[in-house]
Amino acid sequence: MSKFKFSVGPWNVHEGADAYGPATRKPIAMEEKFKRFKEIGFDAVQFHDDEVVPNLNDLSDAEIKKEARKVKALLDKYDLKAEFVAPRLWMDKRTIDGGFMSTKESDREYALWRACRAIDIAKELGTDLLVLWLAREGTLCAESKSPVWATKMLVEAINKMLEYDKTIRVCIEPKPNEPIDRSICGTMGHVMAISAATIDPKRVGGNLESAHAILAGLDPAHEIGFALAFDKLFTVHLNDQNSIKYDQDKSFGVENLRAAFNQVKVLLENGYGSKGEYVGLDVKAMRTTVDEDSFKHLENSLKIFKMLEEKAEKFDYAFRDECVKNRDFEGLEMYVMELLMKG
Ligand code: XUL
Ligand code: MN
Repeated sequence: MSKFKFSVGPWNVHEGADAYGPATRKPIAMEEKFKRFKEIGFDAVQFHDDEVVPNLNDLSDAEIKKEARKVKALLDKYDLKAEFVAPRLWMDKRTIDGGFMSTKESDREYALWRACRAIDIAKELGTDLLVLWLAREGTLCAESKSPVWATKMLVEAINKMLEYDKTIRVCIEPKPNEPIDRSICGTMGHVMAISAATIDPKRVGGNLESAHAILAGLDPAHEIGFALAFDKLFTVHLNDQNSIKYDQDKSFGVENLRAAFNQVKVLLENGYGSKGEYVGLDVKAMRTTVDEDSFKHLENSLKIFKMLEEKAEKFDYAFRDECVKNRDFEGLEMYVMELLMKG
């Protein structure tokens, strides 16, 4: 029996289109996704704002809230919670060169308007968590924007969100690049610094995604540990990634089982989840996957996480201490390998 609760986003069941080719699978309705999520073993759903209210740019504040309540009712029907809402800022004409740090004031105003609507939606869905994946907040041309100015713009925008709603928690999902070349907030260290600079640091934390840490050349378990040390790991996006290339969102653990084990281990050791945090799986099916297998990567990721949790529960800390005392790291490493490889 797992100690954790799990979450997933509707975008994690997608049609397989990528930058070089069209969809390879049929779309699946939101209700069917909810039904399957619950059956597979998920407890909560993560959302982009426009997955809850598709045409929110064209609606009044009251209409947006009304639409959001319909999705809340659908979640209730399947006994699912909403974990967070994230404003999808990167699709709009006004955010071509970033939202919160666009050089155009009217674009920055739009970005803030949109973030506030995402907060409204979150409240209607019964969650206090807003995730900011800062997709285009950085530069494609390094000289086009001052990184000092851009960083201050991000702090300013987050402060406005914290002021707009006194209970909302803002959770930055750092990523070093893609779709931009150079991100302004690329790692958990950046997130902690941004948090400390805001008017209410307790309400600003991070969402560590395994693939994003690997893209930054860092170990996801250490990034998780760093945020936990400051009590600022608001959620996680676990997945896997084959080295520093395009963002892959592979099933959890399929590339580097030992690194995946250490992510589970650090979460377990530190009681992650005891304050209601979810283990989010931000995984995508391969483009080659057939319609019937549209949810298989989710089932697999969940299964791998739970198998690694069982291994982490068995970890022999006394043996670890003995190895450390004797500086027998070869012995400790072999113990970990055997723990992972033996039945
Ligand atoms: C992007 C990414 C997104 C966010 C949600 O790399 O991970 O799926 O998690 O917008
Ligand atoms: Mn993610």
